[in-house]
Order: sequence, then structure tokens, then C-alpha cells
Amino acid sequence: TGNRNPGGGVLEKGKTRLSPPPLYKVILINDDFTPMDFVVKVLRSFFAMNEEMATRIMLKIHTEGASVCGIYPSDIAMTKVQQVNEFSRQNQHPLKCVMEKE
Ligand code: NFA
Repeated sequence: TGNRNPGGGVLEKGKTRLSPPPLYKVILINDDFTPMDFVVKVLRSFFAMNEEMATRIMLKIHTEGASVCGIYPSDIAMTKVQQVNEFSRQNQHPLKCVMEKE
């Protein structure tokens, strides 16, 4: 305690404000082969979307070529990319997931 913070309050002992972590967009890429229902399943399973939002984002990827599916700190973004690409590979679909600094 006694660690003053300009603009208000006292921070806990040893805590100092850090810059916020950099964020990364996790993006799914369209292809000609992955079934639409598989993409919807990926969006529901790994990006916590309901059927309606998953369908909307799947169609956006299909028509626009790609879409951001979520924005996360680097370790979480990397894990999503790995998990989605592994799941697609295991199911023999070419669906690709990538990340990009915001
Ligand atoms: N374009 C794919 C098809 O017509 C569907 C798809 C959507 C694939 C989104 C990848 C991402 N079966």
C-alpha cells in the first residue's frame, strides 16, 4: 500500500499499472471444399457462438473470403489457431485459421 496512482486510489503492494496486452484477430479463411455445417460447428465449438451468429459469420467468410471470429491476447489467439487447424486436419477439411495483430 502507499503506492499512489495519479488520478486515483492506492494500488495493492507491488502492483503497478502495465500497458494492456497486445490483441490479435483470429481469422477463418474461405475455401471451396469445407462443408458449411463444419464451419458452423467450428465457430460454435471454439468461438462460443450460438447457431445464429455462427451461421452469419460462416456466410460472411463464404462471401467475403475471410472474417474475424474473435480478438484475444496472443497466447489465447495462438491456442485457438492451433486447436481449429488441428480439428480441421483431423476431419480432413482444408479450413484454415490464422491470427493477425490488431
Ligand atoms: N465455401 C465453402 C463451401 O461452399 C464453405 C465455407 C465457408 C468454407 C466458410 C470455409 C469457410 N462449401
